[in-house]
Amino acid sequence: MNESQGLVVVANRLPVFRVRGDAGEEWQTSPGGLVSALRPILRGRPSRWVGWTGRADDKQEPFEHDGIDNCPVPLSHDELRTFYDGFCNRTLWPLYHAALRPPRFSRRWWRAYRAVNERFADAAAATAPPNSVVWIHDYHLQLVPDMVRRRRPDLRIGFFLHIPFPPQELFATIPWRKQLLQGLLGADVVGFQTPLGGYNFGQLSRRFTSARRKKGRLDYHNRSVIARAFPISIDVQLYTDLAKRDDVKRRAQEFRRRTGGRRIILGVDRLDYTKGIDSRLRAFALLLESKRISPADAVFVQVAVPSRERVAEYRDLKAGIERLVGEINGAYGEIGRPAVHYVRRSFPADELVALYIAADVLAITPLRDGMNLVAKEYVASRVDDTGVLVLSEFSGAARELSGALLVNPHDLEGVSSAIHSALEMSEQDQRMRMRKSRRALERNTVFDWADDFLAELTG
Ligand code: GDG
Repeated sequence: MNESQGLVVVANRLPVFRVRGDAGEEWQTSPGGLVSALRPILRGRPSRWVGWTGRADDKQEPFEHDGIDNCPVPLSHDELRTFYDGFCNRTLWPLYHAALRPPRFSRRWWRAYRAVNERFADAAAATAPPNSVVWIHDYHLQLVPDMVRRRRPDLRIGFFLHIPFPPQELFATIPWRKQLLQGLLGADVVGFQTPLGGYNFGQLSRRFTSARRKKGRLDYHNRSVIARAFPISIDVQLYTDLAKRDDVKRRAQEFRRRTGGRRIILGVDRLDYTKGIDSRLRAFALLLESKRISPADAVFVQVAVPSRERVAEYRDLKAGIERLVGEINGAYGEIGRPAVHYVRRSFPADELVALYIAADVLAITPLRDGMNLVAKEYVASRVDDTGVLVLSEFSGAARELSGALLVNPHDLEGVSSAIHSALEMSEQDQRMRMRKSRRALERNTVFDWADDFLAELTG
C-alpha cells in the first residue's frame, strides 16, 4: 500500500472513549491492539476512522484525536436495544459461537441491523478519498462491504471478522443467511481468524449465492473475492517492555505477597458465556476436592471484566459465577485465605501485566473464541520463559501457541489434570514450552497481521 493511498477504517466503535477531565469531558484513546496496530498506518496517509462514540443519540461532529480523524456514526437508544443488544449480541454472537446460548431471530432486530449498516456505509462512502482502501471490522457490520461497493465502486474493500465464523449447518439456520453472505461478498478480501472460517464461508457462499470457486478464490459478479485466515495478534514488544519495568515487577511481587505466597492460577476474561469461566472454576474445585492440591498451596485469581450487562444471558452468567465462587470459598477457604479471588472490574494494562508475571499458570478455557489475545499477552509478558499456559483447543490462539497445554474445556477432569500438570511442571519443561509459544508469537505480531491484510487487499 503506497503512502498517498487513503485508508478508511470502519468499526462499530471509534478508537476513543470519553472521560471526565479537569476541563469537562475529553477523549482518550481506547486500549487494545487494533488501535495501536492501525495508528501508525493511519497517521502516514489521508485517513479516517468511522464508528460509534459509545453514547446513544450523540450529536458529535467529526474530530481529530491522537493523530486519527474520527467520523462518528450516531445510534439511537432504540437501535442500541435492537441493533446492538439484539441482532449483534443475541442473534449473531451466540450463533457464531457454536450456539452456546439459543440465538434469537427477530425481524425487527434484522431491520435495525440493515438500517444501521446502511448508515455506516453512507458515512464510509461519503468520507473515503477517491480510489482509497476501506477496511471494515467485525460481525456488527457484515452488510457494509456490499453497501459501500454499490455507492463507491472505485474503492478497494476489505472485511475482517474477529469472532469465529460458524459451521455451515448452524449458519444455514439464519433467516437472512443469503443477505449476510452477499454483504460480505461485496469485499475484495474477507479475513477470518482461522482457515476453517474461510473454508466455511466459501462453502456457504457457493451454496446460497452465485459465487463459484476459481483458482483458490471466489468468483462473484465477475469479481474475484479472496477469503482466507489472517490470525490477529498483539503488540509483542509493548508487553515485553511492560514486563521488564521495575514498578511492574514490584507490583507482581506485591500480588504474590498478598495471595500468601501461594502458587497462582490466573484467569482474565470479559464476563462472557463463551469464555468458559465457570468450567475452569469447577475444574479447580475438582482439584481441591481430590486433594491433588491443597488450598494452602494454590489460589485461583479470576479477573472478570463487566460486559453487556443489559442482556439477560449476561446477568444470569454473572450470578452463576458469583454463586460458584461463593460455593468454592465456602467449602475450601479459611478466614483470611480464600481459595478463589474474584475481581469484577477492568485493570490498567500495567496492572494486568503484573498479574501475568505473578501467575504460575494462566487458564484460558473458552468454549469458543475467535483468537483470545489474553493468551498471547501472557506469553509476551513471560520474559524469563517460565509459567504455563493452559489453553482451550477451541480458541484461535491454540493453532499458534504450540507450547501451551491444550484442553477440551467441556472435559472438567481433563482441565483439572492440565492445571495440576502445569503446577507440577519442571522449570526446564516450562522454558521449553514457553519458548516455543514465544517464537510463534514473534513471527506474527499485530503489525504483521495488519501488513499482511493490507498487502493482500492492495497488492
Ligand atoms: C474479540 C474476540 C479476539 C481484558 N481485561 C482487561 C483488559 N483486557 C483486554 C485484554 C485483551 C482484550 O481485552 C480481550 O481480548 P480477547 O481476545 O481475549 O477477547 P474479546 O474481547 O472477546 O475479543 C476474540 C479479539 O476480538 C481480537 O480479534 O481475539 O476472540 O472474541 O487485549 O488485555 N485490558 C485492560 N484491563 C483489563 O482488565 N486494560
